[in-house]
Amino acid sequence: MTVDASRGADAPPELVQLLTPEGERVEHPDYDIDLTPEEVRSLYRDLVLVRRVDLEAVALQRQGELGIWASLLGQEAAQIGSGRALTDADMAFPTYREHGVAWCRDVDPVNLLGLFRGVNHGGWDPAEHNFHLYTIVIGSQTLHAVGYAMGIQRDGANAATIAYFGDGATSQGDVNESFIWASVFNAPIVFFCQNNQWAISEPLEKQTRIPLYRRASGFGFPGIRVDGNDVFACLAVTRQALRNAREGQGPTLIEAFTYRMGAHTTTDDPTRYRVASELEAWKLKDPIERLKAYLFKNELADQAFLDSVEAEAEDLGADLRRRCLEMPDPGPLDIFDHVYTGSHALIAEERAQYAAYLEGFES
Ligand SMILES: Cc1ncc(C[n+]2csc(CCOP(=O)(O)OP(=O)(O)O)c2C)c(N)n1
Ligand SMILES: [Mg+2]
Repeated sequence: MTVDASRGADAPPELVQLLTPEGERVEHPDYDIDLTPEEVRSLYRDLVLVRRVDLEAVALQRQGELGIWASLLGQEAAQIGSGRALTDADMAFPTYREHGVAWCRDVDPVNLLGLFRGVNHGGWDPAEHNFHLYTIVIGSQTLHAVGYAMGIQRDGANAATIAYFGDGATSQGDVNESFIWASVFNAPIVFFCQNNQWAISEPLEKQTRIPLYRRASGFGFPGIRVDGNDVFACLAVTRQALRNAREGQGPTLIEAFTYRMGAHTTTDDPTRYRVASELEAWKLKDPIERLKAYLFKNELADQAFLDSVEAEAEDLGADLRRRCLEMPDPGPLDIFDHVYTGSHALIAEERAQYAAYLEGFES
């Protein structure tokens, strides 16, 4: 069992891994996964396609077509593994980087681009996809997620909630408060922390003196660290934690140990605060390369399959670019229509003021 609250603070952290960086399948006493060759190929396809979505988005931002983009590069396995563990009835609360989870929830990636292009305020219906809108205010979504989890608990639903957040977010009051609420109300929630080692330019050492997953024991629920670049382990561990939540066993903290291979966002230059050798070391743990190696070694895929996924990724990228550029610019007054569901006197006043201001340019 990897979760062990009795372990001393100085004991080395354990990590659930089912697939090594070299693509070797390894056993774990508590976690196993039994996937058909088709399912493994499907996971590979997911990983490659979301990386392609991300690459296209970064390029679009560089060309001035998006205001900003937060890349998921390196975190594909954490997101696809956990995202594919969800059932349709489960509800996910993302930060701003969960493009892989959005993919698993069938959110059209062009809607993600719309948000960062300033064309929409989210662009998808959270209820339709059971995927909440992106949240920029660090950690706040964990409170929303616990509230939601307590709601479905009272409804008696056969569902769980998952809240995504980063290593830096664990220092926020909101996250710690959400842990307490989830714990004492035994809420059906999985806290999925992608520890990508950095919170913009702040390294992990500035957030914690112990491995993050061990914090859970202080709140009274299990914590577990998983290899966040291993899609099998992320799937197995998240599946189990969601099952426990649905069965009334309360929350789990999963720390997916991974690495942000790109910049924090396109406004950031990581070469100013981290050394190149760190990135080089993590490149050897790439989530896609290890699954590709596994597929090859076990003769689950041939070159034709890899080529077909690559071709699909190219088509997806081109299609995404075309549809992004085709998105109509919103009218300048539209922003006022999306503040409240109904009319509001203050918003109406502000709208009228802004309309008068715009009219000043028309003569
Ligand atoms: C409440 C709040 N404080 C500060 C910020 C500015 N900010 C944006 S991202 C970020 C770092 C978040 O790091 P982490 O939680 O590790 O997530 P990551 O971006 O690495 O995925 C900060 C401080 C914010 N958006 N919200
Ligand atoms: Mg981080």
